[in-house]
Amino acid sequence: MALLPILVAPDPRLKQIAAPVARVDGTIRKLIDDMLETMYAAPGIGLAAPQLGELKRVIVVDVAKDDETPRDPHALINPELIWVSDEDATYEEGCLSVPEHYADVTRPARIRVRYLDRQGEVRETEADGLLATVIQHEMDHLEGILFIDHLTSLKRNMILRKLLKARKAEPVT
Ligand code: K1U
Ligand code: ZN
Repeated sequence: MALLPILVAPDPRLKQIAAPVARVDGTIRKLIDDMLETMYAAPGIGLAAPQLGELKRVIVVDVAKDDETPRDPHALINPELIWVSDEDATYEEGCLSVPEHYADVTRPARIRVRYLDRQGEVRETEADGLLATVIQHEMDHLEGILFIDHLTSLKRNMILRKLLKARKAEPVT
């Protein structure tokens, strides 16, 4: 397994649409393992392959509450929303590609998602609460959408300007 660097906005690779996975093979399973290692190390509760510069439709999620709760990793390949509730839920979202910024985002409260698992089997699952939010947030990454794209352009541009300023202040390596 490998710990991989996470792209930070405004990186143009985060705005691209990811390609479907044609075959679930060892390369995809290695990508999933690397994504999980990178997500746990960050730490985060979700990660999408484009955040690592891999324009493939793969996401990982683990919303286990704390260090005491056993890990519960989920890997979803080619995920599709096949049902969303009329009822919405609002959560304060963060993103490892938008470090140190958080904002309320409203999305459907419950979802049903179809995907391929790491064996390439078709699966369907229903999610609500934080898990539904994180799956939708990660699926947005596959379309080149960041949570800040759900905010007003004023708030989004303010955050992007701060991220650029922080990047310029970083020492050259
Ligand atoms: O960058 C990402 O896509 C991961 C992101 C997922 C997410 C968090 C909250 C709402 C929607 C989506 C994160 O994991 S940000 C870090 C974070 O929220 C967290 C980290 C450690 C413990 C608990 C939360
Ligand atoms: Zn994110």
